[in-house]
Amino acid sequence: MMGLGRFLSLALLPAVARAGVFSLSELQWSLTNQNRSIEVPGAVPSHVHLDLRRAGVITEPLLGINDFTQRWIIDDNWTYTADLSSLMKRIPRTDKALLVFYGIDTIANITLGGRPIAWVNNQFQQYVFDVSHALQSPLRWDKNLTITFQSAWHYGLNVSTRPDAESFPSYGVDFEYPGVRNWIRKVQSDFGWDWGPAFIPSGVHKPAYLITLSNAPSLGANVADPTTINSPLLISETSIDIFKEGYIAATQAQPDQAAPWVVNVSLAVHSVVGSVRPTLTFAIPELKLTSSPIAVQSIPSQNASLSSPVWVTADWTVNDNAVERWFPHNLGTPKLYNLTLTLALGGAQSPITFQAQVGFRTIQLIQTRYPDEEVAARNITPGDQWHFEVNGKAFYALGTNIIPFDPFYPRISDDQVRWVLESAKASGQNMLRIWGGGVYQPSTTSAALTPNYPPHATDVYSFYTICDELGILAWSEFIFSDDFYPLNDWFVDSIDTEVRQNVRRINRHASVAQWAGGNEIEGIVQQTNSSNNGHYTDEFVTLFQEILHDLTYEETNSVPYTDCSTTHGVLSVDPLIIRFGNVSAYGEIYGNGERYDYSPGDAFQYYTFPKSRFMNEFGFHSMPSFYSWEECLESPEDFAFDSTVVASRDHHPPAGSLAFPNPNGMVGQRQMSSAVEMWLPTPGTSDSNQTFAQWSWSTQVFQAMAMYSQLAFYRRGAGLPENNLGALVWQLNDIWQGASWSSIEYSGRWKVLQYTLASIFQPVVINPFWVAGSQDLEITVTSDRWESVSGVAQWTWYDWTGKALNTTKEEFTVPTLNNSVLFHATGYEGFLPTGVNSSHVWLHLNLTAQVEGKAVTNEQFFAPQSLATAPLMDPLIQLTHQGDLTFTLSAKGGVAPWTWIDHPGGTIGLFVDNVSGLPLNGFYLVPGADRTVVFKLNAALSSNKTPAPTDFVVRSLWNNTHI
Ligand code: BMA
Repeated sequence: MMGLGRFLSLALLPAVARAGVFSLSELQWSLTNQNRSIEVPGAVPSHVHLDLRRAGVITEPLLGINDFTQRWIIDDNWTYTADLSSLMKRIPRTDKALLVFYGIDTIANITLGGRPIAWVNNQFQQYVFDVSHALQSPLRWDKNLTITFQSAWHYGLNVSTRPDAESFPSYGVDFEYPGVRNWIRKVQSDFGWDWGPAFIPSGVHKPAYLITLSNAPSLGANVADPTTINSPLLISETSIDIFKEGYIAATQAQPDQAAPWVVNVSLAVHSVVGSVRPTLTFAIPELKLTSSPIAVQSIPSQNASLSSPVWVTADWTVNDNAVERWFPHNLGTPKLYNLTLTLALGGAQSPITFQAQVGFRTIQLIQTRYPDEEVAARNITPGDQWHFEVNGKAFYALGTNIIPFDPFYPRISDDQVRWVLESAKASGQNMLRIWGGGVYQPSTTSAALTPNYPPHATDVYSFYTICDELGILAWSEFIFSDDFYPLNDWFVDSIDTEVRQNVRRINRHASVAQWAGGNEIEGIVQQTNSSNNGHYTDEFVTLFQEILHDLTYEETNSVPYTDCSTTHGVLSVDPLIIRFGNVSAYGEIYGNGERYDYSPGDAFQYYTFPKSRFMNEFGFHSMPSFYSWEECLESPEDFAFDSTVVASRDHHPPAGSLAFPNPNGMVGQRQMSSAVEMWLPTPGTSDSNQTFAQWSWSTQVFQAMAMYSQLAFYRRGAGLPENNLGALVWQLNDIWQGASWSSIEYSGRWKVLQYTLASIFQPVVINPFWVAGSQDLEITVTSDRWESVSGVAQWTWYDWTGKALNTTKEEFTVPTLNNSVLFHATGYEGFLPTGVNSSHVWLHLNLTAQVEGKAVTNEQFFAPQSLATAPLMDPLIQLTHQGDLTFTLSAKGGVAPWTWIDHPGGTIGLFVDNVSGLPLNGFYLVPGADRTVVFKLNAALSSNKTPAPTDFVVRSLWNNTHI
């Protein structure tokens, strides 16, 4: 207990007694602007906006038009200062001190004791600085740690207009703050995006520490309790890469699934003691597996060069059958193990033990050409494959795209992110794409699960550990989005470190599906191929085909790399040669696809849907609910579909400048409203708030209908010549309360689409395919199971009074990842009950099937004509409850299409069907067929934890036009 005792005897502040790990959060920070007219308490981790908000200088940035009125914060420079004098006195002169930042956002100058420590410019790097000298010999009377942030916007204006700065062609997408984001390694959507505000925040946005290293032996150290640790070393990074023996990820060739696993560990060590013969020992206690001590590189005593680590690496081989594999939740069990690592330095030093959670799986992205035999045998359209295989098996990727959870990273909470990820799982999603214009998602907040040493938390919320645990694959991207990026030396150096650190950090997460170079740039650069003799294409090739590819595979052997989210694929995987426009033969299919079409008339026209191997993004925007508007609108007149405040929070299409209100806001609003007018009764009642609520909700209903139609089409594609094996909807979450493509609102409230996903992402689904022009109706069952599935389907035509006109029942068997067509007819007379008008009827479809010994169900609703023309009658919905949050909905009048129950403001949760247990809301309620749903409240996210059942309300399309 020598080390700890020494600290305890000196310590007045309890924090200082924490031996080697001192969190900078515990310092008293002050924050000032450049001319010091503002001085308020600051915090770490934090952002300037958040500190100004806490001090009452500004109101909540997401209120009203604050994204416009608070722009002055972006134009100023901001300094965080903390007095270190008490710490300085207490750290023994024999100790070394490292200043460790897990993230600084972004352009900052750091001084300690008046001495310059560093100027930093990359939000996505972690930094380790040896500050021993500055701490022990401060200049003059300066005992402060000072971090001065330069306005990232002004920095960007300066660097992008230097005479030697490269100029780039314009391709038409500029958000609020134009022309600079590609020059700064910072969240790209901080400068504005088409679903969010532009705040360009600054601050130390992740945990930061002063870590002291001592060569006094640490006796009796207990990893679970950092206060007992007096460490001679810091492990600032740990990469745990697990792959099959003999596998080379860059080839993406099939790994030998029976081969042993290699667990490859690399540690970044900063040590004040040397070790000639250090060893690393691996163990998985749950399996009683332990390696012998494995010799690693010798560690020099780093008294002079502590800022840069020494790397030590070791491989441990584990038999294939010794471990259970990790699978996405819908294909198996996401099995995880605790891996314990013990680094022994020898001599008087006690061994250092720490742990990480790992999973065993192979993940591949298959991009080679379909073999001729497969093309012939399965009637596949020739061209290249583009799909994922987990543990050697192709599967259907069902999912959505993730954007940043908040404009202000430090305030994102575990509860908020866990809810979004659990909601993704509850709706059947097995893959999320982390969009490359936002952040590198963090691993975990848990000090115990962060394999750095001494144990300390390195982030403000958990992401990959939750994906690992829930069994959701995470398609990851480097942060490059919709832009050209300069290839000067400092930029390339900066991204070299950034990419290596982030690849190493997430290697250990079984959920990682791939690394993509960035978002949508391949297509943009192709449009400019003719300008400047292909110069921009050449630069793209250098960055995305060479630099990022090579960096990725130097740091991982378990995760595939592709150049871009949306891609035409490759001419060769190894070496990587991007295909671009090199089409072998007309009509062949390559790469993956996306679709955005804002003409409401195209929403259900299959010929406008791409026949793609994989759809990585497609979407339509909708409004947040009335409840979300209540969180951010400030006066009653704002509560209208086309009020200035509501429209100014629609950033699609983007403003393109700092103009306010967004001159294009009404264009985006109009896209939503014209779709509603075409397909649903146009909202209009005598109560303006109800009309606004119905507008908001109706845009969500249309969004759900439009996404359902595409998802059914893409899933059916698994059994058609395109062999489509993936559909990721744009987008899952929201960054604020505004019009966007999300299926979950900023607060965590589910939009209509989120319930629709829960239905269309079921393993076995029944879908109607309707071509209005030729009056062609097909009813198909689609399955994503690895074994064939049998069941019974039933479909019933109803009129709007709720009278069943006729019912058909069919048994079916669907082969693996395929479809069965149960019904096909052309012309109304072929399928409509005799004598009825097509706008007077609708179809209810359902199935039950046996999957792995369990009964699964699916249910869909379809009307052949626009619901705007349906002769609806008052459904007289009765909502009853049993005193708890179990609700029975009963139509006492006519059919209620899109019946929707709302939970009160201040509550977050989801409704599940009390029979199937599946999420259920937004369904056709039929007289005589009551439905019962249970509200599952998320207490952590709800300010009202005991909502009254009487505060739950119900609506349907009838309420678009009736109070
Ligand atoms: C694609 C995405 C995002 C964008 C979305 C909606 O371009 O990659 O950049 O927000 O469409 O426009």
